[in-house]
Amino acid sequence: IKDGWFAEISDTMWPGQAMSLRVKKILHVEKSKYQDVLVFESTDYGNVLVLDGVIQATERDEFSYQEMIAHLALNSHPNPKKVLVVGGGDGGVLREIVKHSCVEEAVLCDIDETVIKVSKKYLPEMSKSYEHPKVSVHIGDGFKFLADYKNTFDVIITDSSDPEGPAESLFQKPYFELLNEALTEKGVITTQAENIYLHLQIIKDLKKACKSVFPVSEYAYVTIPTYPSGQIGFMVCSKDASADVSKPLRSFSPEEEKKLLKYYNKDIHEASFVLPTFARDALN
Ligand code: AAT
Repeated sequence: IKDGWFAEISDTMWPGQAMSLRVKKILHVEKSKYQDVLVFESTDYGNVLVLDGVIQATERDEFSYQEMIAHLALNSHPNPKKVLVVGGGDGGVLREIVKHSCVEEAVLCDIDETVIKVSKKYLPEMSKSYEHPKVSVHIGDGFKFLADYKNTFDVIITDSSDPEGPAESLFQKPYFELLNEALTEKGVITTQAENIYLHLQIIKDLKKACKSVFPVSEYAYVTIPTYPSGQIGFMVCSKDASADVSKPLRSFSPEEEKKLLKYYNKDIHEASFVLPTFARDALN
């Protein structure tokens, strides 16, 4: 933070550019066991959660990412009952999961209890579902957690930070093998899969790792102003070889879409898999 502005600088992940937000007030600074945790109030984007200098969520635009990473997976499954979130300590993905009445159990496994603690305090709209009766929380490494579960979850959503730091293992093939085994027969996953302008090589490698494990693996994306270059994507994978994840199996009614959602709808589910030429060519 310099002259009242926070700048998101990473010489390796997005060299030569930085998203900046004007700071109104610093709310929390802490070095947790795993990462530097910062929460500040911005002048125009609400409260902002930052881990190791990287923006994780702002109150103004988090809905776009959280809705898409959750509903792309949940609506690609015929009847999700048991759902796991790996990462996602701010709670926003949990909030989206419990919008599906068919879901009976939502489990969250984040490595860092500090993130959950500060989110409950400073990000109330994101963290409100921690109190929901269907929700339970496990603190630990997602990779290690998954190894104990076979044939258990219908949907697993990996809402992880970038591959530098504690989330590194969540971007590699052994992780997708664990996901595959932890899923039930027609299980579906989504996982945070970075930006097409900055990280095509990472996405290519991710897609290759996913394809070697899941019969269906596609990249979909969302626009979001406060993630690097204004866009972030997901790998959406299914164990069902006949699945077309770009065509939702279930959808919200128009009334539900209006009441419950700000970004996700059936049309954007389908459209989010349509890529610009340079990205489509690189990934196919
Ligand atoms: N909801 C959008 C915010 C995130 S949160 C990423 C979460 O992943 C953090 O809470 C972090 O503590 C957790 N995490 C990191 N590594 C692990 C791990 N190995 N196991 C479990 N949880 C982990 C995503 C932001 C995307 C940023 C894009 N630039």
